[in-house]
Amino acid sequence: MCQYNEGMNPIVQAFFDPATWTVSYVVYEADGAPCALIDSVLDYDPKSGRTATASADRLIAFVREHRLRVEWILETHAHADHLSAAPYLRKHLGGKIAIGAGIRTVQGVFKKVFNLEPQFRLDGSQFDRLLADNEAFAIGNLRGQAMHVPGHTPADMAYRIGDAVFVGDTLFMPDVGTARCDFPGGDARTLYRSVRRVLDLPGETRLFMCHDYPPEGRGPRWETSVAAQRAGNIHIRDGVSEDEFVAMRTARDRTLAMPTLILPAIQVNIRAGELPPPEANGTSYLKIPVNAL
Ligand SMILES: N[C@@H](CCC(=O)N[C@@H](CS)C(=O)NCC(=O)O)C(=O)O
Ligand SMILES: [Fe+2]
Repeated sequence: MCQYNEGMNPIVQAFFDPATWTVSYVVYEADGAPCALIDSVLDYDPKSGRTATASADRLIAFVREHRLRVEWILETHAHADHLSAAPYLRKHLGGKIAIGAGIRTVQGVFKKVFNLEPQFRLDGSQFDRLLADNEAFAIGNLRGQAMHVPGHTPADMAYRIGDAVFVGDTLFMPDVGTARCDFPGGDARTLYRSVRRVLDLPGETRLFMCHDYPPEGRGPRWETSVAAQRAGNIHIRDGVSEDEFVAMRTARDRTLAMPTLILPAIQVNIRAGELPPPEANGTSYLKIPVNAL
């Protein structure tokens, strides 16, 4: 990995979405400064097919209250469990929508699965910026570094900003473990290697989760540290070998149902959060491929 100068440490404000167990973040240096928004949620009701913006509006209110300037709207990956609110946030707050450069692979897979329109581009150009492994970015005075951490999907990124890492779907809280690896292009062995790379960072590094699926009896939490994960992550603490992890992850993945929103979410998220082009009557439609997943 290239040399990383942490620079200043960010203030991190988390927003937990109880409908999808997703945590969105606003990351900034101080009031009045530039900021990044990470993994926003567009509310979606699968029963009615309606979207809503209550979750995104909470981010907008926070940004305005703290007089922040949005530079980046970051996605850790093409989420399978919620729709991204990135275009709505960009419209209201500005900023560039960025995701990992591997999104092109994911677009290729799902263009086939959803038999998307021939004009659907597989070059990631729906996003404002594609970030490569180790690529540096700035949020005002804050230093960011993109880390490619595949395994859950081929294109997952973690974003290191100062002493904080937004781990996306790699690790979950120590008592929850790790992300599933059974989506198209997912791979447990690859996830193990990605996670070990995160766990090679300094022990005091703050780690911010993309989801929490709390066990019975505890409320949602999203912040832990490299040291805490190395000591106690139920799937991948120090001492768990790659083969042991792969056996556990593969067995567990066989027991998991698909996320409720995987079909709408992927279709929208590989378009950087835009709905499919409206049909002649002005309505946008989402597809359900039968017996494809
Ligand atoms: N019940 C949730 C499951 C979501 C899900 O599968 N989440 C993925 C991340 S996108 C995961 O890694 N889950 C791990 C697990 O459920 O053990 C839903 O329907 O949305
Ligand atoms: Fe995910």
